[in-house]
Amino acid sequence: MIKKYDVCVIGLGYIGLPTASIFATKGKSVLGVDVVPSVVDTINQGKIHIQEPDLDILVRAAVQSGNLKAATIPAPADTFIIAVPTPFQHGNEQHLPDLSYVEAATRSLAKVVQPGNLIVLESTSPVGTTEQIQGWLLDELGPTAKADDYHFAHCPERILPGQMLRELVTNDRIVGGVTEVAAKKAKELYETFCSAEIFVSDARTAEMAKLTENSFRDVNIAFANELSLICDELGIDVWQLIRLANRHPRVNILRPGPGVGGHCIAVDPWFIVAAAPAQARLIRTAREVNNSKPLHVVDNVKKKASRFRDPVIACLGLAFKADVDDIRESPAIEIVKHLAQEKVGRLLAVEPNIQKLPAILENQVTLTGAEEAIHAADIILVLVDHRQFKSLPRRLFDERVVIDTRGLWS
Ligand code: SAJ
Repeated sequence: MIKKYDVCVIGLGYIGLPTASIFATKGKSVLGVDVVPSVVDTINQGKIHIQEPDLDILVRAAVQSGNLKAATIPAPADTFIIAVPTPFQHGNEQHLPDLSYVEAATRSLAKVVQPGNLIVLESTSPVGTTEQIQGWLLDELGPTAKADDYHFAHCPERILPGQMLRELVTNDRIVGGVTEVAAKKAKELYETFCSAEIFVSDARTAEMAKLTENSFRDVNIAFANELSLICDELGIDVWQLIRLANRHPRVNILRPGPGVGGHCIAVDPWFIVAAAPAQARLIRTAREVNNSKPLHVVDNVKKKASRFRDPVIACLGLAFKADVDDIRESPAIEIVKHLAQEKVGRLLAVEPNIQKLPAILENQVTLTGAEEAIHAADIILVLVDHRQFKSLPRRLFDERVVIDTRGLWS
């Protein structure tokens, strides 16, 4: 007889893996599914293929308990959780969402779902996607399938890379059901490990809530980034400016940087823009301001580099933000890539969280240690405020041109 799991999680990435593991450590029998066989093998050995503090301990405990198994295809379960990527389509101006992974994951469930199952979409998705997965599944099941037999809900993930395991437990959650029964079932499921409040809503509101949270942050970072552009123009120290303005009791400006990266904030606002282009003017502009920042940094480096005959540039950090190894949509990578393409100087890259340069930078950039790079550099370009960089002695930076996009000491 085929084993029936309590939970089957489709997609074992940054969200699916911690979610599957935490359910397993809370006593649920869990099957984690990923299309990449090496990922499945790694997890079945109790190891991890991504970096996140303490995730290795959680996965090892989950696998050793016998409650977490990984496979490349789904198996019957009471609940299915879809946690696959939802990028936008590259190569078109509107940044339309690419739901192909969600669709493929949903259709793959047709062979194993049974009436009464709960299907939860965790992937950040455009409004209407949860209803759409219901449509895809019923379509795949054929004309005899009844919509009422399956329960569909959206429960967007909200965890912050670098603090995922704590936030998985302590963050409030929103569950939105296509029906009230689905929402209630999803709430009960997440109560297994979530110690915070779980708010119930409909699926469309839950989808929009997630997009709203990340757009809120994007708009606020864009404000900080726009200020940094204005300050460059006016010769004002943006860090001091923000420090002073934030002494007002109702002002809390975020930090400017080289741009906004990662797979969430740089992507999700486009889902709102694509759905309501005429109304989402501020959200679109924020995306444009944040997207323009890397090229502004490149221009700045070029100006400074023109003073040297054969400049050596130490680029500190490639990750999309501090203290993570994730380089997806990283503004630092974009900046270094442009500097390499335009042959602005000899480029040394320092990224303590990766062992190997991404293919896009190979043969153009040398990956090296911080002190070595700084020692050799004419220009030091701070792209990420990793804790290793903050603890470097400041005297190392003396007598160098320093372009600090992160306000390392501010
Ligand atoms: N950044 C700045 N200035 C700031 C804050 C951030 O330039 O003041 C940059 C970061 O360097 C990075 C980008 O923005 O490049 C995004 O970083 P982040 O720490 O703001 O967010 P993420 O992408 O790591 O995680 C976000 C979180 N969303 C919100 O805070 C509203 C997280 O809770 C979500 O779960 C996650 O997106 C997601 O998966 O959607």
